[in-house]
Amino acid sequence: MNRLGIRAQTKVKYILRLVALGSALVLSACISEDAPMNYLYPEGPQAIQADRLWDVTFGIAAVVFFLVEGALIYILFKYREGKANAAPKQLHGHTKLELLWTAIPAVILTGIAFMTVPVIFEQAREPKGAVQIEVVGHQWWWEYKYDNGVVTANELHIPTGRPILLDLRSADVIHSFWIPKLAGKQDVVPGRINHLTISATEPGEYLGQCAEYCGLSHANMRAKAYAHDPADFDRWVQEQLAAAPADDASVAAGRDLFLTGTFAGGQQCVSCHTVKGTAAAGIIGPNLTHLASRDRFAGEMFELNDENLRRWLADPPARKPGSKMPDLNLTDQQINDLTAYLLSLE
Ligand code: HEC
Ligand SMILES: [Cu+2]
Repeated sequence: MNRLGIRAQTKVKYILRLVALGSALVLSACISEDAPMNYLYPEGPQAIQADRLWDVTFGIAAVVFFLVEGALIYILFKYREGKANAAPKQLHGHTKLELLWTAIPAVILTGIAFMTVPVIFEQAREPKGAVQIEVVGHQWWWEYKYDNGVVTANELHIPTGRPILLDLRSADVIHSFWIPKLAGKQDVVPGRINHLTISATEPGEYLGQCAEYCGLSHANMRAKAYAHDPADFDRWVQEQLAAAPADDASVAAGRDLFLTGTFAGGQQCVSCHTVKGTAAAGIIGPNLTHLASRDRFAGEMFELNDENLRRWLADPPARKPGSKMPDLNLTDQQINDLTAYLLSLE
């Protein structure tokens, strides 16, 4: 070190400290156990299986990293310029060494392939006794269609202890469905159906996020999976299968507006939204039949409550950049009536 001036030494120390601090900050994000999307703490069998592979590969990679970098640093110092010793003995064309450093990576990679490939095939196989759900990615929200007729948005409800087979479709561009604690990502590609099996062992809420850039509100295209005990799941299905609550006189004004109102640009709620049991059968936006049974809306961006619904209806693209629900220039009175109606859709 005495070759470096005092100034340069302090500079190096300063930079090293910055690097250490930076890495500590960045790495601490990886190990936080309660980060809801931390795939390093998996909670479903598929995610756990993938995580085990990751642990082993990471372990091997870490050993290789320290050996190679260690050797590199050792050689850099040992043969640094200006030391008395002459140029080191040259190894170019050393057959034994060449064979050795070809064989070692080949063995390591073959070992990793033997562990990984069967898991890829296993996870791609159609599981027995699965609940099948069609997932449709839209800019910028998720739609779920169950084979029993339930249709909902953004919040995926599943029973625990059973494999869930997702058939992934896109209504527009490429998205990627990802609930980190339950399984790896799967691309959602227009014109084809991809499959992904997920499952949860414990009841709970598992956050997700679209993982393929899909336009302006990509970051606002979140998802959440709710895993329920089988009995609770059946109860949820029964509630969702029911038609929208029958006429409640107190929300009649909003209901009429929703079903028959024509707003800015000749737009109607019913041309984009479905409410089962009514004439509303649009398929461009989320199915609103049981909207009020959801915790959040608009790609899980906002908590579902009176205030947020009002703000949403007042100008959707202002609340969620690029939103495909246009500003309909609703009056305050219309917003009041519509909000009351929407909140009655339990
Ligand atoms: C041109 C089609 C279109 C029209 C017309 C339309 N919407 Fe929407 N609506 C959408 C789309 C698309 C979304 C999803 C927006 C997002 O999450 O980015 C949406 C979302 C919503 C949501 C949030 C649902 C959820 O679960 O995320 C509500 C509530 C809603 N609309 C109510 C209405 C009402 C009430 C009207 C009539 C005043 C209306 N919409 C008119 C397309 C439309
Ligand atoms: Cu996206």
